Amino acid sequence: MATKKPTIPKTPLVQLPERDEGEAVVLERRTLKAKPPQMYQVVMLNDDYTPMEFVVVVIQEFFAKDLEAATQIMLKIHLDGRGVCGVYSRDVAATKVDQVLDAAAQAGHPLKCISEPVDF
Ligand code: TYC
Repeated sequence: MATKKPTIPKTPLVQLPERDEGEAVVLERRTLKAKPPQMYQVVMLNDDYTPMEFVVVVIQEFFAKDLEAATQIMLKIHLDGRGVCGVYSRDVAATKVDQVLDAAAQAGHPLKCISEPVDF
C-alpha cells in the first residue's frame, strides 16, 4: 500500500512588486511573530488617612499576598508614595482597581489605586 509522504508546513510566501528588469519574481519568506499582550500593573497610592492595617488586608485579599508580603508592599507605598500590588491583563487589572476602590469607599477611607501599562 502506498503511503503519502508527510508534507512540511511552509511559512507564507509574499510576492513583492516587480523591481527587476526581465521576468524575475522576488519572493520573501516572513516569519509571523505574535507579540505578547501588553500587561498592566496595579499601583496603590499613599495617603495620610487610610489605616495601615486596612491596606494590608486589602492587598492580602485582592492581590493574593500573605501577611508578610502585603506588609512589605504597604510599607513601600507608605515610604515611596506608591507601589505595585500585581501585574495582570488589562481587564483583570481594571477589575482589581474597582474592587480596591469599592472596598475603600465602603469603609470610608480615601485609599486610591490605578492601573498603568508595564513600562509606562
Ligand atoms: N500612610 C498611611 C498611614 O500612615 C498608610 C497607607 C499606606 C495609606 C499605603 C495608603 O496605599 C497606602 N496611615
